Amino acid sequence: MSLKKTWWKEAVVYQVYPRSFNDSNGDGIGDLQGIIEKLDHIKSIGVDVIWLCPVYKSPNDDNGYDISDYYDIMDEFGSMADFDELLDGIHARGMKLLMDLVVNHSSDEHAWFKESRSSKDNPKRDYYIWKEGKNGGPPNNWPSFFSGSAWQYAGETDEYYLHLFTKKQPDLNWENPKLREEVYQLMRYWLDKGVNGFRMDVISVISKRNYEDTPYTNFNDTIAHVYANGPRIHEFLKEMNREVMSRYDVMTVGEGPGIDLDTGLQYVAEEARELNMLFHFGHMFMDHGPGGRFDPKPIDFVEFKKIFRLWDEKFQSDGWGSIFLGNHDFQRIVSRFGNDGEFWQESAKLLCLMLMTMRGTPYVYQGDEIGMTNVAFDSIDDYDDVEIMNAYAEWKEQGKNLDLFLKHVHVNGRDNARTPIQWDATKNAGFTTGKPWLKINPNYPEINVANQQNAGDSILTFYREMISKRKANPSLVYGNYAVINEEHKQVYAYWRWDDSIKYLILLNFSDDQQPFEIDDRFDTNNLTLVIGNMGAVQTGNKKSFNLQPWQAALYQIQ
Ligand code: ISL
Ligand code: CA
Repeated sequence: MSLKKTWWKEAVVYQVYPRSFNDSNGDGIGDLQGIIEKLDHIKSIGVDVIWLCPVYKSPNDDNGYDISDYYDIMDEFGSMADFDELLDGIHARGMKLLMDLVVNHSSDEHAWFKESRSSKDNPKRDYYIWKEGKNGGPPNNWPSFFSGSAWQYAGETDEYYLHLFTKKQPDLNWENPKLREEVYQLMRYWLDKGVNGFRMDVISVISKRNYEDTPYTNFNDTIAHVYANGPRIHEFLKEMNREVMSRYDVMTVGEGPGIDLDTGLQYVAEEARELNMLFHFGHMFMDHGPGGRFDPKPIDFVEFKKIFRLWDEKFQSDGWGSIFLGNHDFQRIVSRFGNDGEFWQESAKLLCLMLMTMRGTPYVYQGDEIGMTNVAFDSIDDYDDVEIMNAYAEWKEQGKNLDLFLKHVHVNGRDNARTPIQWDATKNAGFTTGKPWLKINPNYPEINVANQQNAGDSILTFYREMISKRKANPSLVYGNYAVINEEHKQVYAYWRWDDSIKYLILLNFSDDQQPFEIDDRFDTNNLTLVIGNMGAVQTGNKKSFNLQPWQAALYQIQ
């Protein structure tokens, strides 16, 4: 089978985390009108699709990933009229809108759950997952993603409900066909409004296994082998596709913790008729130790390259990949994979060049286009994320070292990616006239959109150029991919090619100069630099290069 061409394969996606994007009314919280004000900025980057993190009605235990009404907009973000205006504004600029679909769980404040918990014979009882306790405790030993047990006792009926995330995010019961029909109905509601697809939150875990204890101590193993890829997952996704997606020209990307190389293609193979793309986490969990993100370990760079190669191989004739290095759940990409000090500008551009020259649909997270960095607040009180706060409470209870915990948060906490967008050097970085819900990164006087807007050598300008290069060269979208000297510990180099054109990409992921030899897959006597972050790489001869620290170059072979 050869790869079929579609609009969503050729698209570049930009992710908006509304709470932190732009505040239009001075309450310190980003909102829909704020996004509308900045649509021209997004358009100017050259992206085609906006993925909007959840904007539905929510008590915000997990910033919108706990939905209390799927048919309404969160008060802080505005009204349905604002939403319609946003959708029109996106379409008027020739872009598309991807909604976040969070249907593994709802909020405990959703009307369904209020009914469900009220009595065992309530018609909505089976919209959620209820079990009796065991030996005076929860039904099994399952841990939640956000610390503690995944079960919460509810006194009304003397049973426990399952919540893989916080206790305010009860898991929906996909075994119940009525619940599934409710989900399809709400999807149709948004698609009929004209939205262009969905990013599906933790879709890999909606089908639950038998409720036996997990034998694993490493949480990522529990995700992969106990929570994800449950027995009916493909049946559910095929049904959803048949009932909903197949009736619209839309794109879907499933968030897939626990999906691995053996299971990935089953979700996105064309004949499977389930999803278009996946976010897999191979490269995103690499620096998580057995205790998860607050138990960090160094990134193995050779392994990093290997993960990209193996996924690319998986999808070379069927399915399609998504290329991302960060989002609202991880640290800032320049701080994590680049160097946010001396080589900040160079390494941010290098990561952009990588994102735009891989096979698969690239995703850019808001703020990465100006090289926003991690933040290190001195006090735990300056943090907001429920994952951080729950883990902190657990460390405290267990008498563990809280200074060390804060250090881990500085490196790995989700709030690194959630500080407000730095628009300019004025008070509060131009994000709000009020008090921002999460502190602004103190580096905003230097790192901001206004500074980079018209600067020829800025990261923002580089994103614009790089995206336009990708869009003008379908070979960068669909062409073959082969890594060069994968064992090299600092340099990531690869070929991209098809019958019409051949490219060489050289990326030095280190603070030092690196001599590098390419292989002889192609004759490289005539190389033209298409774009780089510091001009052409000096070459000794046409096969050996000398890369400057964080140098990145895209060559075309003539
Ligand atoms: O960040 C993680 C673990 O520390 C991830 O496992 C993450 O929690 C997981 O990928 C699920 O993320 C999604 O669902 C969560 C929500 O908090 C995240 O923001 C969302 O992206 C629950 O809805
Ligand atoms: Ca606001």
